[in-house]
Amino acid sequence: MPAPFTFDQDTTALLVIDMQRDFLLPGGFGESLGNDVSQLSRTIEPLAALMAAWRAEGLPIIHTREGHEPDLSDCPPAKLRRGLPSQRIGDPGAFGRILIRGEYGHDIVDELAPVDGEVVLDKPGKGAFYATDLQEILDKFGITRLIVTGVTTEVCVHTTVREANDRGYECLVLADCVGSYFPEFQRVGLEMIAAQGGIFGWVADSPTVIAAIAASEEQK
Ligand code: TIU
Repeated sequence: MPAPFTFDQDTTALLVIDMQRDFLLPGGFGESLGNDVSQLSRTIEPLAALMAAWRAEGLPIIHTREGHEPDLSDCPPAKLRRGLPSQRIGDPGAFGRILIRGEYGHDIVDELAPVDGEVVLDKPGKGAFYATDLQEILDKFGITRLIVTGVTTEVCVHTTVREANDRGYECLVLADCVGSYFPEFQRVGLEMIAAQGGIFGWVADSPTVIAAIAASEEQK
């Protein structure tokens, strides 16, 4: 058995990955690709409850958004070429240009909107460390542990957790607060993290974390 993930308020941040309208909302980019967005939107309610408990303690929340500059100068040609014609990055979508900063679809769903003082990190890649200041931000706050939530489990959550693990962070992924369009990827994605004694992280659920917050409050 691996050592348990330690919940320490002084060194833990909540990372909320890419809870953007274009991935989550009916009518958005994700659904236009034929995906079942309910597999993602089921995460909104538990994540909102966790964020409320987290904010009540004044603990740090870092939100990320995947997207690119309007001139696409930060989008590698290989990423641009991928995808169906007319549904590529920068093309017009129902909620504005697809994955372009400043567009309605690029922003975070209303239920999980960041509040003043929370970091909102724009990232051009799937991982949250690539071409961002995330490492510097975490170092500044003395963060060594991440509670990881968001979408999608097997893409941006996995890439970020794998990178974070290599950089020495301890990552706890919350099964009810991460989502994949594909139920089998969700199941296997979570199994991969916790396999082999926690090869690159831990998996739990949000009620467990909310209970840990309450327990640490009682000890004060
Ligand atoms: N945020 C994130 O995971 N971006 C993706 O591109 N996900 C897909 O599942 N395609």
